Amino acid sequence: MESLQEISKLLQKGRAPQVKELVQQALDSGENPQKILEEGLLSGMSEIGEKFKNNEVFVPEVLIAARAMNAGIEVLRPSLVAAGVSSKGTAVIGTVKGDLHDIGKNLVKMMLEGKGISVIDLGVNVSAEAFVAAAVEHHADLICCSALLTTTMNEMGRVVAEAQRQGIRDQVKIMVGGAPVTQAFCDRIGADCYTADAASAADAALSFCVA
Ligand code: B1M
Repeated sequence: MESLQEISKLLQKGRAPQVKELVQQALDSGENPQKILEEGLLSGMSEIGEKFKNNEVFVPEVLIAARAMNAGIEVLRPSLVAAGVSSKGTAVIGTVKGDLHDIGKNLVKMMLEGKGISVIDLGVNVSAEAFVAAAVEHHADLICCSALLTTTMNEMGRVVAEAQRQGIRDQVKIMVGGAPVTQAFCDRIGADCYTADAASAADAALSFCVA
């Protein structure tokens, strides 16, 4: 659809106000929110990612595109999150220490909320100790860690070790994800679950909460 391509283009130019406006218009015209997310916002982010990789754009451009993406996501949030669902469990979520990427983490958060799971968002650059302390404080069922850098993904292993050290490893499921993370990595560090995308993360999270 033309307006979704327009959202993608404006996102790449970092035009947050116009992205918000077009996302709202697409919603008002009855467009499916998931389609707006995938074919408008995520497709724009994926193109900017390719350009970043090829040195066609640099960190400032990516950053303003990311801001536009988050602005669009905020408009979509109420449509993606089911209203008034009672809490089915509690998850603590964050991007691991040393890592400032939060778009994927925010998507996972939104999808978990959409399943009726209460989410404590610790933000970015979260240490293993902070993940575990929050899980203890909020009696969380899940710790959800996101990492986008090969240099930071090992922090997830520290989260598993810290949960063990604090004696809560058998009370909490540890979920991991992010572009460089794989099932093999998840198995190696002894986490409970890896999923490749936010929607599958939410399905897995719900299955852990109702189990
Ligand atoms: Co950065 N960056 N970045 N960046 N950045 C990547 C990740 C990179 C692949 C780009 C590249 O070189 N091609 C590369 C990493 C290379 C590597 O480690 N192998 C990279 C680099 C190198 C860097 C810097 C080091 C650059 C520099 O400064 N020289 C720097 C690091 C800063 C830091 O974190 N300490 C940096 C900075 C930035 C910005 C700040 C400019 C910006 C982030 C802004 C923000 O997040 N607010 C940025 C961005 C936007 C990207 C790219 C372009 C896009 C990432 C993104 O948001 N994707 C990225 C290239 C790319 O991916 N094409 C890149 C969209 C998002 C929806 O996907 O987060 O993968 P993602 O989430 C997915 C799944 O992975 C999954 O669900 C989502 C989809 O449904 N998922 C989970 C995520 N978390 C999950 C958790 C789960 C389950 C699933 O369970 C708990």
